[in-house]
Amino acid sequence: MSDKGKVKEYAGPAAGWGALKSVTKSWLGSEKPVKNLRAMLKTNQNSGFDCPGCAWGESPEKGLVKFCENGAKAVNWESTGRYVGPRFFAEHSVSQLARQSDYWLEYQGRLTHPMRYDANSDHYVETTWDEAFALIAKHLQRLDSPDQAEFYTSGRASNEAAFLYQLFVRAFGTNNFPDCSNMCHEASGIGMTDTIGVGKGTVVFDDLEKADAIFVIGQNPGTNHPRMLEPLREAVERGAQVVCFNPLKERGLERFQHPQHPFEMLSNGSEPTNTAYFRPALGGDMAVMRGIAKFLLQWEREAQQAGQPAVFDHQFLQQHTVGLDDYLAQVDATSWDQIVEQSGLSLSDIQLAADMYRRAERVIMCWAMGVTQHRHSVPTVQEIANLMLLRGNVGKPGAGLSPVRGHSNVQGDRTMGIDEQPPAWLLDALEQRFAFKVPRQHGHNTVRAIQAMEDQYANVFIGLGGNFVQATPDTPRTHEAMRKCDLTVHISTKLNRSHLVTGKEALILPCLGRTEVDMQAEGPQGVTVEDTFSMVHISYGQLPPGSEHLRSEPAIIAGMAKATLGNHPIDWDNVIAHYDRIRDLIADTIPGFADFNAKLQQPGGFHLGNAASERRWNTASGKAQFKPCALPKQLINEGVTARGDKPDLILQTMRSHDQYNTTLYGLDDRYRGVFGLREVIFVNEEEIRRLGFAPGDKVDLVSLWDDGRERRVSGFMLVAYDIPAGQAAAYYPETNPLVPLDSYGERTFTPTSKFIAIKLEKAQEDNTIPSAAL
Ligand SMILES: Nc1nc2c(c(=O)[nH]1)N[C@H]1C(S)=C(S)[C@@H](COP(=O)(O)OP(=O)(O)OC[C@H]3O[C@@H](n4cnc5c(=O)[nH]c(N)nc54)[C@H](O)[C@@H]3O)O[C@H]1N2
Ligand SMILES: Nc1nc2c(c(=O)[nH]1)N[C@H]1C(S)=C(S)[C@@H](COP(=O)(O)OP(=O)(O)OC[C@H]3O[C@@H](n4cnc5c(=O)[nH]c(N)nc54)[C@H](O)[C@@H]3O)O[C@H]1N2
Ligand SMILES: [Mo]
Repeated sequence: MSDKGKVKEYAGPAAGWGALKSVTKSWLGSEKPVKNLRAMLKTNQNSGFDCPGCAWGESPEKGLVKFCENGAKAVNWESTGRYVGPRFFAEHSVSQLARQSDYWLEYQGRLTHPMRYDANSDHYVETTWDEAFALIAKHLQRLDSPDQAEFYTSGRASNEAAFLYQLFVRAFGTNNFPDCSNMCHEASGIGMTDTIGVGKGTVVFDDLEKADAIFVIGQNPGTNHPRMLEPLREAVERGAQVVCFNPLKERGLERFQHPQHPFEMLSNGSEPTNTAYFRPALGGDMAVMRGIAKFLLQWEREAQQAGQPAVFDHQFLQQHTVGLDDYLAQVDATSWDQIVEQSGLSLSDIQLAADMYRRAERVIMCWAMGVTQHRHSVPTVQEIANLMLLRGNVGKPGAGLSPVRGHSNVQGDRTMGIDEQPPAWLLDALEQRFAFKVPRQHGHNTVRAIQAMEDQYANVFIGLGGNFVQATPDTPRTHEAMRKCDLTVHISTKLNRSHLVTGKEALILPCLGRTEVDMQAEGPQGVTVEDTFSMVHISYGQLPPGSEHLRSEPAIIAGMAKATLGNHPIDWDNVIAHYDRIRDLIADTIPGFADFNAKLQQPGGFHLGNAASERRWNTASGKAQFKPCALPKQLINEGVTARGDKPDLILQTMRSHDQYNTTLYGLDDRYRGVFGLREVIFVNEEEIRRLGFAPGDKVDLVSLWDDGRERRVSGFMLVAYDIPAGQAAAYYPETNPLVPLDSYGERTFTPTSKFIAIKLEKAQEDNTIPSAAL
């Protein structure tokens, strides 16, 4: 603990020895080291379980040991030797627990028993599964409309759980499916569906090995997708270009190494020359991509005049796209001044990036939250797609669009129908297969669900995994909305703050984790997931369950459904006895899953297929569609400017190295050199001084938004960091109180977590209670 509260520069490479050391620490800390080693060796193996870490996929043929630091931490965190049961809840009232930090709460261990909140004593008390299901049914049945219940999903839920959940909820009568995707890759789905006709990435793992250039935009793989470092490193070694766009100098992007190559870990990272690292303004990526397109257009015209080989892929453009002329007119109409101003890059930087793009025959563009959590994220994703279409970089080997997903099954959950705006074909298929009238009107997304609870329209909240009250924006306001509910229910593995922000009644339903054996009437069951490359595979838990009272997610959903609907529209117990029967229902209704159970026999699983990657375009025109959008007039939201005061900084909220979303494994952020604390804000040193402070000072962060509410977090330490002027970065979820609920992406409703206008004030108080404990 000697490092507590320290800030120092990280000197090592990414994912090298430092990662191993950190893995070992969390391994021993789990109190079940040997058992967990056995579990880890089974991670992502054919007969083992899918890593609960992230959605990154693997080449089925490659390598034996397929876990990374991230996965090791996730496995250990789930299979801890500490437990939270009736005794624990008898000792701690809910108000007492609410004063603990998020880190402390999850650290207490695995939930072991179904628990019911007793408002009189302010304690959770033991309950039975049957009583719990009956309480849920009672509350659901007495609603005036099924739309008064919200059914949240976090992206770890398996395909089987997700399919049963949407079936239950739609049979109950609503499409209210707020989910973590709403806060995550919503813009990728919407933007790509418009342009290329599918909302998923078009590349598979092998494409990364064939690409001449990989662009990594607004993503921090060293921390969030460590297994991606390996193909990036291989790409650099074979002379391909790796081109990064990130305002922060992320260690994991500057140097990458892999624990399975010990020799390379001895040298302190390679010094490749075929990489570039550009540092745009927050929200500047659309302007960057437009700038690259503008250079390409200029070079294309020059080539035509000089009779030189074309820059655009004319054959592809002609055969496969519509809207090129309108798009090029839009490119012409965008001024260089606006591009430079909004991108935050110099003209020569944009030219260099454009040249790297042009030189590569096969380009993959990857992106994550730095692109999707802005107001104009849909046009940004579309500009990436436009740029890729110009040179035919969609639907050929070694090229394509790759939104890198977060949660391990967030993509599969959508495929299974966790969607508040379900496509008509899905509803038709459900109606044909099952005997009920499917609700047709769109349901609530995450922001709308919070508003509905705030307005006391929605009275019941059920969460399949996740930590809703911490992951969502405007924390105090969201907590208040949640407390207005009559019933809140959380299906969870570990204690978190969402359990403590209760409705008048509340339930905690403890479930099996993915690492654990799932024994049902007809034997042990496996569940399936879909990774970011649309590979579907089956996963069997290996460890004995943390408690005999745990139930699987599908069994819990079936229990709620049976209590609420009876044996309608299916015999719920029957499908739980063997999950093959759930998969047969999926095969009947979801495209790409015909012969689902048979296909799972293939080692490594099967690919769902992606029309765009075969140059079939499921758009209205039947072709890939250029989307000409003007750059936003200004990046700052009117909700900010209406206040009249100018922001000191634009803040992005991001993940540290020791966290998985709202789950904190520890308080260190190794690559960024911060140890033992999370209430920090990274700002350029000159900027710190310009604002009248010094590094190490404690400040309050005040969010600017014109609705009369104060949004403040207190006692954050200023850390001098290599970050462009005018910008700041701090960790989520501690900074979620600063994100206004009404500040979200156009069409996506994704909170603008990467663009928050703030002012700094001298700290009013030193925050001894972590802000997360609001
Ligand atoms: N260890 C770990 N792994 C995870 C997670 C975790 O919390 N911990 N979470 C999982 C989930 S759900 C997700 S969605 C993914 C998230 O994966 P990431 O998207 O990598 O996550 P963030 O930490 O939000 O990082 C955003 C990155 O984008 C940069 N950035 C911010 N704003 C901008 C911008 O406007 N432009 C550009 N070009 N860059 C910008 C930031 O500097 C940062 O490097 O990771 C998944 N994997
Ligand atoms: N400011 C800001 N806010 C953000 C983001 C940001 O970058 N900035 N990122 C957004 C993004 S990308 C996402 S995806 C969301 C994440 O939002 P969520 O998915 O809601 O949050 P998590 O922190 O991943 O959920 C952690 C909880 O899930 C439960 N859990 C873990 N494993 C299992 C399991 O196997 N089954 C069940 N039933 N429960 C389990 C545990 O109880 C744990 O406490 O947050 C969003 N919020
Ligand atoms: Mo995410």
